[in-house]
Amino acid sequence: MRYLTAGESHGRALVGIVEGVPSGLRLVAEDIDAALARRQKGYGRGKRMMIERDQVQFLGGVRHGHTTGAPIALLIENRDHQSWQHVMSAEPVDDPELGMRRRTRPRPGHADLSGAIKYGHRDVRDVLERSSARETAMRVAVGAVAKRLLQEVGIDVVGYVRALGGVTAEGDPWADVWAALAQEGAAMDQEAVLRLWREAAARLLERTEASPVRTFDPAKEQAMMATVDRAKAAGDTVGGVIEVVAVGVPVGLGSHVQWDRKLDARLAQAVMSIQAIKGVEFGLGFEAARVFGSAAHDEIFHAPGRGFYRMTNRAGGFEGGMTTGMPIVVRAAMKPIPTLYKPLRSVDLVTKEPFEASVERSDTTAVPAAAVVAEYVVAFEVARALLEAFPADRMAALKQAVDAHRAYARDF
Ligand code: EPS
Repeated sequence: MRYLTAGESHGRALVGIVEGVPSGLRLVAEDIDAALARRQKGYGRGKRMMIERDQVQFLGGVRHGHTTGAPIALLIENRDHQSWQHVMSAEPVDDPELGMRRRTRPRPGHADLSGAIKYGHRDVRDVLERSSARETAMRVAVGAVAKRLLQEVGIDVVGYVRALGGVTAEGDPWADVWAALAQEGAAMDQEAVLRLWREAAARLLERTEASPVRTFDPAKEQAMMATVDRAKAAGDTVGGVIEVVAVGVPVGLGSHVQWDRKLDARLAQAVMSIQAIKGVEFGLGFEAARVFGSAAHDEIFHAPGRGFYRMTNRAGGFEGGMTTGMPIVVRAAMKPIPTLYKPLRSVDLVTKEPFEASVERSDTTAVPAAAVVAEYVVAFEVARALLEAFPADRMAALKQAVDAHRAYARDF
């Protein structure tokens, strides 16, 4: 499976092509639109989200509610394009006024300056239109196709907010699963354990969905929102930490045998590629560097009917770049959005005069949205790895292969 996206933030539309999706996957626009709506939510978003109402159109690869095996072509229109037709016109525009509106002031923290130098643009709009996080709408749409596929084989992915603007959610949102496993785990079979994780993922999704900041700790919600309010009042922005968990992932996706087949590394690349992400970690992550080895690893147990299992998941679901069968746990740090009302110093591309960045429409934070984006980006990489391990042209064949693999691993 692979995909490409194209399209500018204020251009006519975003487009995407996903290839390698097996035939026979039930897929309707509502599946994707629901995902797109989740991305648009979140406390701290700016005015643009009141303009857009993201909806997907299938241009290929789907017929009568099912994938055909052909490339899936997706389109999301930018409503805001209405106000930008002239500026974003693909055809040459004969208008001296437009030249005056050229943007020559690179904003610190954006791709503006490096992109302008790299591509030789004197108008940073030629950079910022594409570097904009608007592009994540299409990545969510593509990931929503992958997520549908994963659901069919018993894999669920959920993304939520761990910390926002320095306020950290307390506790482990998966504590009830760990408690149940500690009590009855040894007596449970593989299927029951899988069900436990999936039910917990569904509950957590529902809980975080109801939270304006997409977090699981209601005690910290108000403090998180207050931080966003304070930042907004001060013309500033805030970052945060997001977490994505994939449950039901079978053992052995990815491979230790070659560097570019390690699935944790591929996931790290995918998550790092989301706009404004500056750090990625799995399981204990950076904390693992601070503890003794005895507290950094997951001991191995065995029970008939369940196979090999762990009582902890410090590894975040990976050993040797391969899935262990435990949930994948990936966290990412998002920097504060660099479009500030509070000016930062920069230098004009043409005049070389210093200036202080002018006020612009923007979000105060997009951390809750980034949690959704990361969820779908992770879903795509997991689905891709699944299809590498179990190549299939038809969904029925994929399901059969995954079921057989789960039975094999259980009885190994
Ligand atoms: C973004 C700037 C803002 C955000 C945008 C990402 O857009 P605008 O420049 O139109 O005000 O709203 O996010 C989206 C449009 C979106 O769909 O998430 C940026 O510079 O990255």
